[in-house]
Amino acid sequence: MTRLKARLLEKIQEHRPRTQRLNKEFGDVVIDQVTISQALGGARDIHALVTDISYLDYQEGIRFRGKNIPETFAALPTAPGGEYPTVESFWYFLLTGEVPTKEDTEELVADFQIRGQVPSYVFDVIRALPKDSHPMVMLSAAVLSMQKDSKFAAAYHGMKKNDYWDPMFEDASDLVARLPQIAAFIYRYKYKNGDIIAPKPGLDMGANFAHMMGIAKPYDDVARMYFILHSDHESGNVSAHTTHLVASALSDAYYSFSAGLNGLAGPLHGLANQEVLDWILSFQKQLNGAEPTEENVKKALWDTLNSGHVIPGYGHAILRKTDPRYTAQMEFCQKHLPTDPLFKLVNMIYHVAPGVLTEQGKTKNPWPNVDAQSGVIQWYYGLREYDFYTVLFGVGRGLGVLANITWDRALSYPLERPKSVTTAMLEEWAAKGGRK
Ligand code: CMX
Repeated sequence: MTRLKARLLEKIQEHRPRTQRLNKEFGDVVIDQVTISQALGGARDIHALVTDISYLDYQEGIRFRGKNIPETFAALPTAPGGEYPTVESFWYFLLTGEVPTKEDTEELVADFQIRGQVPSYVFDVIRALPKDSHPMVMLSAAVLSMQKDSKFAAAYHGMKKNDYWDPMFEDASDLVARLPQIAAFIYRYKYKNGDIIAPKPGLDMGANFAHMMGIAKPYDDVARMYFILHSDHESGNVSAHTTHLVASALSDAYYSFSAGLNGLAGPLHGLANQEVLDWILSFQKQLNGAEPTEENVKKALWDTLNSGHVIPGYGHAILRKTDPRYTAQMEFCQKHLPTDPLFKLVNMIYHVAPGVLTEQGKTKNPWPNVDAQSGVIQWYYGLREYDFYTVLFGVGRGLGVLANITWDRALSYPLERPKSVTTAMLEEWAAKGGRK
């Protein structure tokens, strides 16, 4: 057993009595109410999911295991020669809530090299798809294709409920370790004439991803930062919730995460990073060589709103301030690409868009989210095929949602099954002033 798995088991054994006690002794304590507008409005803000892996505060933004983004980056061991933590150490942290030692991280880096070997049939599956398939289709299909080797599915019939977490952890770890190579394969296959670069033994995930993508330093740090920032945003967002929901039927990690990726591929969620670049490039085209100014940016934003479209990269279902994931990436840009024209334009949009959205008066949050800034960095380091950007989000998101479903199994979270009502019932309860 690896040190991570042994520590995780201890953590699970420590935690189980807390959940059991809450359920048994305090199960009837009311923590929320549901209004008609919440029932009709995508269950927004209903407190009905439990995770200890991350928490999203309306104002402050995300905390991973209690630490905000700067604290997380500062606490974890950095990669050799890099400024950002290894993704492996972050995986340990997400699963256990503890900062790993140097030895823990080194063992995990070595473990991922073995787990990270992608079966050759996965590449056949990608190649069998039409080449103009969206890269998210390729990623989701590749993940699903590995279901036949699921350790959870194989062990399920002979196993006790308390042990479910073990093969789930194995599947989750296998998947996390394989995702970078699958993503890099999709990239090189689709956009670089199939000129595939094999993984290099001994490198941590960020460095190996940069190597397989064929992008020089500091892209290893970009990858580490990107995957960590995109990992988790508590349980209710579409990709996390979908993964959790599917896993609640005791579907294995492959079925569950493939489904989550399909949710991530929507333009209101992870695809927004692609949409941001698309918006910027069509704006630049309209400018026809003219300099971007606050006036023409403002006009383009209003044109988008007046045509009935959303401003991609702005707004959020929970956050009510600038997303700290946006800020973390902005700080990276200020350090590494301060004079880049695209970065300057994104900054100009940041100065104008919140005012425009506030004036329009619809959105509850006029501030940028993670997707407003992420593409600029990728573009700068030469990754300009922006329909690939959501795949990068998917690799990062795997860390959060796969850690979550491992814990779902550990705590025996049951089948998820909210109740529906009819419109007539809502009308009746509306007339009576509530469901009585
Ligand atoms: N541009 C224009 N209108 C917006 C808007 C934006 N960026 N954000 C919200 N609105 C609109 C909504 O469409 C809604 O309009 P209707 O009343 O006509 O339906 C209204 O403002 C109220 O929405 P809200 O309560 O503020 O936001 P929601 O919780 O419904 O939606 C989100 C959240 C993210 C889907 C929305 O802000 C949006 O569409 N943003 C642009 C897409 C985007 O950047 N998505 C990425 C989010 C982060 C991620 O998951 O990766």
